[in-house]
Amino acid sequence: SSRYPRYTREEVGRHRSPQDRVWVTHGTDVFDVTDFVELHPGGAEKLLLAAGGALEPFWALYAVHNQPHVLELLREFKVGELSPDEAPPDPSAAQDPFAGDPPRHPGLRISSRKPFNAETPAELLTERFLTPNELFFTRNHLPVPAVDPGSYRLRVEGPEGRVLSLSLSELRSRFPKHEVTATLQCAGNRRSEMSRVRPVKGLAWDIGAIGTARWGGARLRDVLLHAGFGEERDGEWHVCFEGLDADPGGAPYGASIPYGRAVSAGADVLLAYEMNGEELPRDHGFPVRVVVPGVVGARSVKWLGRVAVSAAESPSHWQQNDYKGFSPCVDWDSVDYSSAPAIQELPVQSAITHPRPGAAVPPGELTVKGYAWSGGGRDVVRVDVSLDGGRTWSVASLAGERAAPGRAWAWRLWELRAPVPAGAQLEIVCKAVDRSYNVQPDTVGPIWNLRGVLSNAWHRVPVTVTR
Ligand code: HEM
Ligand code: MTE
Ligand code: MO
Repeated sequence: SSRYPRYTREEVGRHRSPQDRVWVTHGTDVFDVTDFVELHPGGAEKLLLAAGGALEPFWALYAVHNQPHVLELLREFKVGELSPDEAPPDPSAAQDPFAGDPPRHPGLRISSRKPFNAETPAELLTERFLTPNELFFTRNHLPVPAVDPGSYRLRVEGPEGRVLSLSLSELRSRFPKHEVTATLQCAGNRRSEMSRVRPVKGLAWDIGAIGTARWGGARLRDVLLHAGFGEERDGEWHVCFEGLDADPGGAPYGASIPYGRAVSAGADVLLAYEMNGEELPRDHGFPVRVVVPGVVGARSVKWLGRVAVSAAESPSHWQQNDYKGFSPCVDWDSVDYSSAPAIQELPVQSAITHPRPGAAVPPGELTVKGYAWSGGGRDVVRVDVSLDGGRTWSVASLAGERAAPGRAWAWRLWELRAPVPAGAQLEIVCKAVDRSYNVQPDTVGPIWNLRGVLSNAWHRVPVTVTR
């Protein structure tokens, strides 16, 4: 006894464009979302993919919709219900696009399951200089593609329309294997500290969306030169990468880096097929991924399918309309993504991995541990640690070797031992200094941005010393 008119799926299916009105179904409800199409935060084009049919398969892919406020919004557009003769959508028939994702280590701290996003537990981060593959943070925007290594081909678009198609064994045998130890950090690492100032949009990463591995593969430079490109190109050029992971509309994950970085021998950009001496795990890009040392993780495209040189940056959503920084005064109504450059080299970063915030530690000698890293190959020259919120400081000892100047791609682990009195309340703080004497900002408020990226303020960890 519903007050809503009843429709068949066939009738709903006739409403697929703004001219014919845009209808969708969710459960057994029918919605006319024509007036929302242009306002959709994910873009009009994406929404129109579901026009005339069920939202569920698309929302299974974009879990951002599984929030109460999205369903509330949808309810405003309800115009009818499916007629009772229409079979309800069979949830077992609605294919889960993530069903083919690989198994994962239960020790990872999960921030979203579909797509899979998880970080290394903070206390494990600095146990070893190289992060074990199974515990390396994973940042996936889409389902993990199933790639058959035997039929895999990397498409490299050369000058004048010449196309190079490389099998995995050709990539391994035609180009010298080059190994680089490099840290990858997601632009959203430490976002949860930023969202404590004011809410931001994005996954609530703690300090573990960062990791270091020894990557092995062909130099991108060697592949580009082999394809016929030169050391130099006049004007502005970009090397664009596409992944084999794609959204329901067929748009692949994509990103680009400037041509100069791509062909530079000193920039060490890899088409990697190995991670810490093993073949790349599926979550990290099997069989081939880009590794761009010193640059935000988003440009290190996994499951690499295509490389092309272009006068424009990658047209991908993730190059154009995400992974950019803005002033704290910019909100979702005023943001103009075309006004800011895409993030490439990251700023100087450090964090405390031990002890953890809120911990109770015994009196006596306390060991504080953490990581420090900077973008662009700038080495970390010093880490300062305070136990009293930044009033007094000590210099931490840096472990590991100094890297070649300008090619410090990997983090430095650091440690400080200090006596702590029984019953004290400590605010442990760390801050790193890089080769250019760049420093971290003392508080996160002034670097707040609506997407919660580039969160690199002094890391502060309150700790109680027991009696
Ligand atoms: C984001 C609503 C259909 C893809 C969003 C958001 C809302 C929304 C409210 C912002 C969520 C948030 O960040 O809190 C709707 C409604 C739809 C619809 C009411 C149907 C009537 C679709 C379809 C697709 C899609 C069919 C894909 C094919 C996306 C994407 C985002 C998004 C990619 C951006 C996610 C991000 O910021 O990372 N949508 N959506 N949407 N939507 Fe939809
Ligand atoms: N490449 C593809 N094809 N698809 C993706 O979703 N995520 C990017 C980048 N490369 C992504 C991708 C982002 S935002 C980051 S931070 C790194 O991969 C994460 O690499 P990891 O999962 O191996 O740690
Ligand atoms: Mo990222």
